[in-house]
Order: sequence, then structure tokens, then C-alpha cells
Amino acid sequence: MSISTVNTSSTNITSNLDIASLRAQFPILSQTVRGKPLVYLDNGATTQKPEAVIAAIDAYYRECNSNVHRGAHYLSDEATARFEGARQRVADFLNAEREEIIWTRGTTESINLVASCYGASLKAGDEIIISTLEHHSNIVPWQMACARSGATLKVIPLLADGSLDMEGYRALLGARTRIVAVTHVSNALGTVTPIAEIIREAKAVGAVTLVDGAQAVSHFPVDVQALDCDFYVFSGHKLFGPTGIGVLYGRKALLEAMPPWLGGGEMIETVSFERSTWNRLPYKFEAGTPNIAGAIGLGAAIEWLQTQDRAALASHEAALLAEATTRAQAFTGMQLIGTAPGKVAVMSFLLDGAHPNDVGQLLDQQGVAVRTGHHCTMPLMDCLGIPGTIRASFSVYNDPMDIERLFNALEKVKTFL
Ligand code: C6P
Repeated sequence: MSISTVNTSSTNITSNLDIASLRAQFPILSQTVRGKPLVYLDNGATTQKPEAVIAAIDAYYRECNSNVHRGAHYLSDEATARFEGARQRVADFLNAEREEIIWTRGTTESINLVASCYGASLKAGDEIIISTLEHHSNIVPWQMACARSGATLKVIPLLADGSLDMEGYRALLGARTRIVAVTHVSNALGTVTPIAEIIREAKAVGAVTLVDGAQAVSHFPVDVQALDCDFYVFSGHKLFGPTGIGVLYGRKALLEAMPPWLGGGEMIETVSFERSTWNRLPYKFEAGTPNIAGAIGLGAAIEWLQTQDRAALASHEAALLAEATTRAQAFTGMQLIGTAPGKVAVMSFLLDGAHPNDVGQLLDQQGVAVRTGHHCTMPLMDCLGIPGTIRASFSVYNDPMDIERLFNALEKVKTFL
């Protein structure tokens, strides 16, 4: 990888990456929108896709479109090889076993699966712990599990900078704690939670752990053995892969013990009108024809990521966040929301006297894509006492010029409002 230094008039980021050629692998980024160069800072919502991913999906449909595991002909064998190859790639990516990787539609479905299937063993008096930082996807399925079982939901409180209050967490843990389900990275603030510590302490009271990795996997490597978590979930589309495909990693013994999720083809071993028996892992949790192209696309996304220097990507993102934060601190009327140390490259903020949605629209007029609102974290926003924020979320292909254009656009927004 070549080394390049990117300097602009008011930014000074030295990167060990050739960002220009990395960006060139993402065709969508070279376009103009509303007559302006696209500045894509909505990576928390979804990341853009490199040519390698687009080509893998295209190749599947051109070369071997067929159903998988039906084995009757060449195309099916080839599709199955690519599909299962992608599963193996996800397993290696997380340091898991192949049969511990279940394909889902995304993080939301993965959490619902665990809340329904593992949650089937909950009973009145049991407790589930989540945190104030959670996305609705890691709140609502547990509320539904509590309503079904009579279990109670407990919430880890927040500190002023957007970190979790670990003393508050310890006070919630106890003999009744059955499940601890916490995010690895906050989508709204970028806080990286002390997840290894959270898991260790949950294990000490015999609780099962689920980690919402939706916002983590694109920023740093994850090893489920080192974390010692029971479940780890993420979405393909936030990891440079396609929408409609996601991953549930589950510890084999737990997956074996859980009842299935949806019923139908593929998830069975035998069916009679009296009873059915279940297929082996991972197929027991994969009823119906899966998202074959999506899985192959996600496999290609991980393959692409694994060819990059991840340490260099992480320091590039950290440099972008540092530069954006310095600019924000010097920007009159701008208030940063969430300043936990070690956060990923997510900058949530407010502008004095301006509604976040208005700011978002005015940025969009200038070609700058951000997300505004509650970011599907309404309880977090309530806790912070705000209706929402403006969120600029960075990824590996963002460069100092994107920061320059964001702040130039914000200067204009100030004059409009
Ligand atoms: N957050 C965001 O703009 P799905 O929709 O299933 O792919 O992911 C849900 C989800 C779960 N957990 C976290 C931490 C998330 O960030 C998300 C998705 C997007 O922040 C869309 S709301």
C-alpha cells in the first residue's frame, strides 16, 4: 500500500493509506449530487459498496444463479460452494466455527431470533440487562420477551460523556440476571463500550451475553473467542456488504439447546403430519430459501476488508475524528454530543437554535449526507434531554476534503438559520 500525505488548507492529516485509490474502489462516491461533489457521512446508517462486492453479486446472478443445498446440478453445486464459502469467511472473520454462523436478514432479525428462541426459556422473576445506549433493535425484542415470560428489563445507566456507568451495571447484576444484551459501539454517539468487562461480569453471575456488533465490525476486528460472548450479531450492509443479509454468531451448545426460529424447508431433518425433527446447525435456524446473493456479497465484503491494512484504516478513521472534533470545538454554536474516550469516528452534534432536521436538509442541499433525528435510540435521547442530533459518521473512504466540505457547508447553514 503506498503512503500518501493529504493536506488541505485547513486540515493536516497524514495517512499511511492511499485514500484516493481506496475511494476509487467505491463507484458511488465519484458522483455529484445536487450539483455538488457527494460527501457521504452517513456510514452509520449504511456503508457504500466496493467494486469487489458489486462484482461478486453480479457474478452470482450471471454465472450460477440457482438454489443452494439442492445438489441436483452444476449450478446448484456452484451456488452452494460460494454461499457456504461466504459462511466460512464470516466464521474466520469472527474466529468462530462454521456451524455457529446463522444467516439472518440483519442485526434486527438476529436479536429477535435470540430473544424468541433463547428467550423461550425465560420465566417470571428473571432479569435481562441492556444499556441506555441501545438501538431500538436491542430494546424492543427484549421488551417482547419480557411480556411473554414475565421477566424484567433493567437498564445500565449513562455517564455525562456518553460512557456506560459500570458501577451502575454492577449494581444491576445478580442471581436473577439471565441475559446481558449490550451494544459494542453506540450508533448515536460512537461510544465503544467495555464489552469484555461487561461479558466477564455477566458470566460471573451465570448470565448469557449478546453483543450488538452492528456498529463495531466495520471499525475494528472482533474475536468472539477472546470476548467470550455467547451471541454476536451484525448486519452486512454496515460492513461494505449488501442489505438484507446479517449474521448471528451463537455458541454451539446454546444453539443446539434452543428451539428453532421459523419453520419450513431446510430447517428440518424429517417431516410427517404428526411431527418434525430439526436439521443440524446452522440450518436448523435457516428456514426457506436464503438470501444467497446477499451472503455471497457479504463474503466478498469481508474478503475485501481482509485485504486492507486494518490498523492503518483504524488510525485513518481516528485521525478524521480528531480533525473533525478540533474543527467542531472551534465552531461557534456547535455542541458535541458524546465525547467518551476511544469512541469510533462518529460525530453527533447540535447547532445552537437550529432543529437537527433543518440542518440535515441544508447540508443535503450542499451535497453533504448526514443522518438527523433520534437514530432509533429514543430512550438515549430522552436520557440526554434532547429530541435528536445531527450525526456525521465516517468510514475508511472518507478523507480530509470531506471534513473541509462539511464545515464549509455548516458555515453556510449558520447564515441560513
Ligand atoms: N442503525 C443507524 O443509522 P439493521 O437495521 O437490522 O441492519 O440494524 C439495526 C441496528 C442495530 N443496532 C445498532 C447499534 C445499529 O446501529 C443498527 C442500525 C442504523 O444508526 C439504522 S437505524
